[in-house]
Amino acid sequence: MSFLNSFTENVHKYPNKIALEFIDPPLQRITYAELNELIDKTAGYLQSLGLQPGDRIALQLSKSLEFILLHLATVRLGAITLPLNLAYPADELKYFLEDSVTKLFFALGSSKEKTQAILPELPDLKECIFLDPSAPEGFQTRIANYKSPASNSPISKPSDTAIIIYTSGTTGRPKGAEITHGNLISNLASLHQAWGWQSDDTLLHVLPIFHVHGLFVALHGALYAGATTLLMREFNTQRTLELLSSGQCTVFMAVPTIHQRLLDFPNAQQYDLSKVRLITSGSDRLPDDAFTGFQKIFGYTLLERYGMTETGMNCSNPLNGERRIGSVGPPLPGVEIRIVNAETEEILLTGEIGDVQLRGPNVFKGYWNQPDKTSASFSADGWFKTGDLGYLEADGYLTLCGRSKDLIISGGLNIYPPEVERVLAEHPAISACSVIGCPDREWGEKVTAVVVLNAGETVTGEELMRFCREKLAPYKSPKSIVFKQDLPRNAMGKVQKAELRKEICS
Ligand code: MCA
Repeated sequence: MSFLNSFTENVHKYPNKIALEFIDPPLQRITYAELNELIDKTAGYLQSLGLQPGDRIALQLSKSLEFILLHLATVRLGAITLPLNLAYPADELKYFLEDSVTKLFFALGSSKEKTQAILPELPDLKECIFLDPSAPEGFQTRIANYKSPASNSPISKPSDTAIIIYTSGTTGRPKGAEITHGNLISNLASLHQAWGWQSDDTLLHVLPIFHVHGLFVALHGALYAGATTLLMREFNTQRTLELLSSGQCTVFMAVPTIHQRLLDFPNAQQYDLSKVRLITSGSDRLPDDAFTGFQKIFGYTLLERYGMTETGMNCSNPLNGERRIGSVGPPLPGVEIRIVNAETEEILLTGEIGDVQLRGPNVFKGYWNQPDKTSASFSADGWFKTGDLGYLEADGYLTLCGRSKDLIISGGLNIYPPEVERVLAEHPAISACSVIGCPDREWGEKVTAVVVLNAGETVTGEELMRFCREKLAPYKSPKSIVFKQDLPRNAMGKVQKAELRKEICS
C-alpha cells in the first residue's frame, strides 16, 4: 500500500488530464495515463538493475521528469528513495551514500567529475548512472523497452520506509529520517481535507523536489488529488507573479524568502493574486511584515503552516476561518500537540511557552541506523520532541517563538551551526569559532561565522568562505565572517551565542 494507490485511482478517473507540465525548457506535458505508463517502464528498468524492495536508491538530479519517474517507480517497487540536494559537495555526498548503503545512484552528467572521484570509496554502490535532463530523450530511450513489473511487485506495509531524508543535527553528522508509507498517506489525507484539494486544482510548483515541502506537500499532494502541476525548474519571481495573477493557477506553496521576493518585485502591486484559491507559507517562520504586506499588495491572506522533515505537516491555519498572523494554526487532523517544560517534562498550560512535542501517524519511524539518536528525540511516553519553542492558545492555535536547539533557517533550509563550526575548526589559522544566524530580510537568517585566529595568523574572510564552500553546500557556508579577539563564554567555557548575536547582528 502506498500513496500511489490514490494516484492509480486518478489514472483511471482522469487518464487524459495533464498531471505534470514543465513550463520551462525542455517543455514537457504528461497526462495521468502517460505518467502511469512511464512509472511502470521506469520500475521495470530499475528492476532490471537489480533493485529490490527496501534497497536505497539515491537521486541527485535537477527538478525534472526523470527525478519524478525514478522516485515514483521506487515507491511502486517498495524500495526507498534518498533525495539529495544538488548543492551537496563530494564530501557530503559520499557520507550520505555510504551511511545509507545506497545501491543505485542517479546523478547529473554535469557532476560526473565530482561524483566519479568518490565512487571507488563506495563498495556497496552497485551502479552510478549519469543523466542529462536537458535532453529527455536519453532517459526515454533507456526505459523504452521495459514493461510494468506491477503484477509481481510487493505490497508495501504502512510501516515500511518509503523515503529517507537526511537532516543535520546538533551533534554528529546528518541523520537519515526514515519516512514510512503510512506517514505519507496520513499526511496527504489530512492536507487533502484541510486545504480542500480538488481534482480541478492547478498547482504552480516552484520549490526544489528534494525536500519534504516540494516533494510531499506540493507534488504528492497534487497527484493524490488528481490535480495538474505546473513545474518551474528554477524559481523565477516575475514568471511566478505572472502565472499567479493569470487565473491559471489555483494553488501555490512557498517559503518566506520566496514570498518576500514576490513582495519586493518592482511594481508588485500590479499583480492581483486575490483570486488564487490557496497560497501557503512554510519551512520557516513568516515575518509579520510579509503577512501584512501580502494582504496589502496582493490582496491575499497567506495561510501559514508548520512542518518538519521528521513529521511532515503538523499544523495549519484554516482554509476557511481565521488565518492568524504569527501563528501556524491548530494541529492537523490526527496530530496531537503538547507544550512541556524541558527540564521537568511537566505539561504546561495554555499560553505558557515551552518545548513543542507532538504525536500522530505523521511522525517518522526513526533515524536510519541510529537507535540512540532516535530514542533521544522522543519523550519517555513517546512524543516527538520538535526542538521548537511555542505556546498553545485556548482555541488550539500554536504559535512558535524560538528554538530550544541551535539551528539556523535560511531561505527555508535548515543549517546546524555545529556542522559549519566543525569545518571552520579544520582551518589551521582558526583557534576558535562560533556560527550564528543574523536576522536577514531576504533569507530569514544569514549564516554568520565569528572567528578567533591563532596568534600571528592572517587570513581573509573571503578565504575562509571559500574554504567552507569546498566542504559544505553553498547555502550552509557563511555569508559573512567576523573576526574577534575572543568569544564570550560562560563559566563552563561554552560560547554564549545569545551574547554574540546581540553584539554581531545588530
Ligand atoms: C540559495 N542560496 C542560499 C539559499 N539558496 N543561501 C542561503 N540559503 C538558501 N536557502 C545561495 C546560493 O548558494 C547562491 O550563492 C545564491 O544564493 C543564489 O543561488 P540560487 O540557486 O540562484 O538561489 P535561488 O534560486 O535564488 O534560491 C533561493 C530559493 C531557494 C528559491 C529561496 O533557496 C529555495 O528554493 N528554497 C526553498 C527550500 C525548501 O524547499 N525548503 C523546504 C525544506 P552564491 O551566488 O554565493 O553561490 S522542507 C522543510 O523545511 C519542512 C519540512 C517544511 O515545513 O516545509
